[in-house]
Amino acid sequence: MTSLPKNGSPIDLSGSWHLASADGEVKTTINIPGDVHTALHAANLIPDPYFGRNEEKIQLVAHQEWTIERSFKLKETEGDWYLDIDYLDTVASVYVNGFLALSADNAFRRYRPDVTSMLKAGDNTVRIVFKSSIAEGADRQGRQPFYIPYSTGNSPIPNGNMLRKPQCHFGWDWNIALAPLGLYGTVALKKLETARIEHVTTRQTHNLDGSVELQVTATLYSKNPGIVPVHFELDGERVRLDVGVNGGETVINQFFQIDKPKLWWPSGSGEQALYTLKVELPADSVTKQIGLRTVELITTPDAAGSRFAFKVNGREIFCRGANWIPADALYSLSSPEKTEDLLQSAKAANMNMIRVWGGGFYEQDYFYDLCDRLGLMVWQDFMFACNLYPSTDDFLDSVALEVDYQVKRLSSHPSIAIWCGDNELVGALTWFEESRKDRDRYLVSYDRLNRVIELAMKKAAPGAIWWPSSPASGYLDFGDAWHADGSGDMHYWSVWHENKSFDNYRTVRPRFCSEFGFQSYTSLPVIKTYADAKDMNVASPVMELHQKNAGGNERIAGTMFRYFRFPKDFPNFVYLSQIQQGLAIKTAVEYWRSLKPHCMGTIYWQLNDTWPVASWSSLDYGGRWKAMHYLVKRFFQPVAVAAIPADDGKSIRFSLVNDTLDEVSVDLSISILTMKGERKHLRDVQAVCSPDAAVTAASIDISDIPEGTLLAWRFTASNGMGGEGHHVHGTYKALELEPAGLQVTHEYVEEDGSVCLNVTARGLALFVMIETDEDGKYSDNAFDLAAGETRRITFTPAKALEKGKLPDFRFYDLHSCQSAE
Ligand code: BMA
Repeated sequence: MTSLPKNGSPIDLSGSWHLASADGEVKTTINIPGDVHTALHAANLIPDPYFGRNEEKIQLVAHQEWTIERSFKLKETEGDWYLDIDYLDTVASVYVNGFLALSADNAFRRYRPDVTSMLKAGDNTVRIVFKSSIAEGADRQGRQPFYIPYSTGNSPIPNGNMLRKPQCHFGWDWNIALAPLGLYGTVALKKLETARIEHVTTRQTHNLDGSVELQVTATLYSKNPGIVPVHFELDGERVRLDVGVNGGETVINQFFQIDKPKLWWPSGSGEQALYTLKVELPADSVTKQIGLRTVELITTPDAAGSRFAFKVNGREIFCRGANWIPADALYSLSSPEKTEDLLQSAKAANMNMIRVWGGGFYEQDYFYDLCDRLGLMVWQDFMFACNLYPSTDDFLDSVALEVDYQVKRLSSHPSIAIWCGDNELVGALTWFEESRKDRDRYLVSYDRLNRVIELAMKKAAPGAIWWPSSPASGYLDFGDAWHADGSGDMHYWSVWHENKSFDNYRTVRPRFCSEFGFQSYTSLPVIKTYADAKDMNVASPVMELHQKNAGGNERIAGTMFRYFRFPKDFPNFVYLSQIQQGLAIKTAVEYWRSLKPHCMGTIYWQLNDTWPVASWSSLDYGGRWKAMHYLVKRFFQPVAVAAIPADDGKSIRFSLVNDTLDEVSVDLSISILTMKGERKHLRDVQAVCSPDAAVTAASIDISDIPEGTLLAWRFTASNGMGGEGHHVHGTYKALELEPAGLQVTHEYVEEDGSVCLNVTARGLALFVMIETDEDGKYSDNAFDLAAGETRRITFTPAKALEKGKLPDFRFYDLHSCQSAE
């Protein structure tokens, strides 16, 4: 967080600007920070990018050059002035009163050009000309010493790998391809009063006696020599240093001793204690939220290969989480509130880690502030994904500056646990004919880039954790981490991308699975935002355009044939796709958690969506919970029980996992559920699990489960956690399900504006899902009921309901989904 100088003359240039196409044909306004597509849509110059097949109609926007311009008044121009700009997307020239102030080509850098000589008293203008990323990408590709391949499946708009901007802007197997452009961060004119603050970084040393020494490093920039008073403030302790500066950068350090530190812990492991750190100059200041904690990555060799475990404050933490992609395909449609809602949903589903995937942004400060507050550890990729990249001097120089800036900006956040070189660049070496034919050349080129990132990162944040790539089996290991499970982090995609069965998740024993996913359709209320009634068919052109993974719809449908009877209509197809998705990921997570401490993390692909689309996300675009997210909350619960079939198929073992610091004892009641919905008690088990461990609580012979019945269980744990579940031996489609006979009563709860629903079943009801077009969250969903059982569910609407008007709720369950009965 950089605030504007108090007694200088900062001019915040955000707000309304003129927007024009370079040919002058289109003229309107744009709100900065913001993107061009959203501005054009707001002015009715293009249709809603996310509706129907509008994506195809608005491709021209990114082929053009665009100009944004505004004026501002200055009373006087005395002194030195600079522009402060970040998140400038991407190849852009900035002019002040017609003078070229900046040529930018990296959306991940901050630029501070000196504009002193360009200003005048009175009216001034600032104009930014954006080149077309498409034209610029092609031009840069043509100038490479050899061709640099990119993944065409993920990047329908070519040559995105030439540009330092979010790679998913060129399309992705879940993203709309628009190559957006704009300015998404700060744009301000500031006066340089003797000195300004370039960076504030921290380094903490935790002593054996529990005290912490905090080294705060401030980098100042000045044009001329002088003396500046610098105040450092930590938690009320304020220190003044009078610093002599020369022209250029001056680095100063201040040490704080914290005798009794309050430590920052990941969610579920302790408090998220935070301290406020301020560095102040008379005309500039930086405030950071910091946390005191140690973090280590344990990679000790063992019989299987080597471990991959995060240790926070000396304690190993099993990481439960999901991958984060940008909050929106178009910056202007994102907001801190929407991001907070998504991250809250991650925490609510018992996550403690988020992986900021390398095809998007280094997120804005508020994202990491939220992660700090919520206790979500961040696995931070550097922004390179699934393509090969240039290794020319100019490209590497730009990357080094980007890494230096981003690492200095972000590394004080206690949430950031690891910095990772890229997403899937090692694997990408095998995806292209050019790099298969000449692996030496492309591997060396890759390593030049990777090495530049590593060195710049280590210089900017000595002591922070570096991991070369995700996935990677180890340092300087360029093997196949998609299938090798002995060491490092793994991306396990065989079930989705290779069409393996769900059981196949149990054939690997990852040390840390940082990607694995299964697609579903986005919920019906969200489909309605982009599809007309006539398009509500999974094979309609609109639905196919809102599915970006080649073969994705076939995979969803094909998998349904494998496990379920075919759904009776479109809404049930959508519903069942979400149940199926949840079951896939549940199969993986439950097994891998049971391998603890061999496996120490499961980060599924993916948490959120950038627009309304069929995808691997567990949250819809807009933040609703898909069926899977309710399952996630259960299978990520710190104390969880799962039924896991043995390899020989003859028994089912009940795994009990405990991610808490305390021993837990669990009362487990195992039963059989008949097709009529009767619960027949089979066995009670008491089991104990020591802190941070996984045990087998019980085992059931398959022969104990009568043909045509389900195995079911309920448990309560001594720490108050509990849960239930069912297991089908075989497939759901083989079950002769009978009508669930759901009966529902609902009432509006005046006090908090929620709706209370009582759902009762007369038969067996599996995966009961409540849905309404009204946006909101349910206290639970996708749950089971046996005959005679009732569940009380609270629906909390996102916006207050119209008085006296109850939403129109729809109910799904597995029987009614598959039968017209
Ligand atoms: C992984 C990710 C993404 C992609 C996802 C689904 O490899 O890194 O590139 O969206 O798979 O295919």
